[in-house]
Amino acid sequence: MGGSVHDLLELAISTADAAGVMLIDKRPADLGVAHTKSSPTDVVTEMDQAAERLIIDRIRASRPGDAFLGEEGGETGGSSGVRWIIDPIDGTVNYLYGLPDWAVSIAAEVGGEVVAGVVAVPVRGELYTAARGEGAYLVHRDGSTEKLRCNAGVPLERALVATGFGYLPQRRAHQAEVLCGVLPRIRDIRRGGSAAIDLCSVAAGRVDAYYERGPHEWDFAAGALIAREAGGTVGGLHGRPPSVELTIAAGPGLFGPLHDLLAPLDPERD
Ligand code: LIP
Repeated sequence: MGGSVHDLLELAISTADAAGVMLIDKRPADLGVAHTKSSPTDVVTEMDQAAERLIIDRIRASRPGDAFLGEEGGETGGSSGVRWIIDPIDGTVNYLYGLPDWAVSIAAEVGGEVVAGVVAVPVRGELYTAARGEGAYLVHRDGSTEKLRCNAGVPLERALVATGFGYLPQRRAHQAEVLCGVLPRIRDIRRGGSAAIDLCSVAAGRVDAYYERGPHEWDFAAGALIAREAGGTVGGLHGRPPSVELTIAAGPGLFGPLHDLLAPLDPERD
């Protein structure tokens, strides 16, 4: 079963919207850190799983032959050549604390290439979308739409750079060392808490660049397409594609200098 890129994008948009509504409506009013300490399957994990089920069920209802890669459920195969890459809540710690910057991220891949991507930020009423070759857009709650462009020509020393830190203490310790090498050479750092939103922020010019070790394909698949379609470059070290090892995203003229600053700091090790 094929389907045009526009059909895939429309399905991703309506599905991300539905998941966002559910995650806001069903979030327990007293959700707090205590919930994560009581049992191994905490409330946030339950919400994550419920949102992923909702997303997969909705997509399967109209496209039964598609494959899925989800943060919660892993890989499930399909026969259509279309694979959906899903993060039901990117920014789970923000969701837990009632901070607004968490997102539903859905990407559609055809023949191994991401062709449509949606990052919904429900609390902010923002929906970031991109179809390959057709630009990236931000749709606001009131329906107004902006075409996104990365900031261009920002010198490294004036770059506002988003990053994030993994959950493992050993990884974080080295990420802090890398940060020590980066921070004196740039304008400042932002740690928003969602890799998907960080990539959309590069696309929207709300930050100039982003780098992080650790985010998986489900965290960055949609956001990377959105950043690229807004004119950005997204990659790993030494010409490699973005991966769990390292993802760097930046507007024109900044990717190279940021890459060259990071490379000797050994940002791919824990
Ligand atoms: C999180 C990211 C965040 C990153 C964390 C984690 P989750 O995803 O988006 O920016 O720094 O390491 O991967 O766990 O909220 O889906």
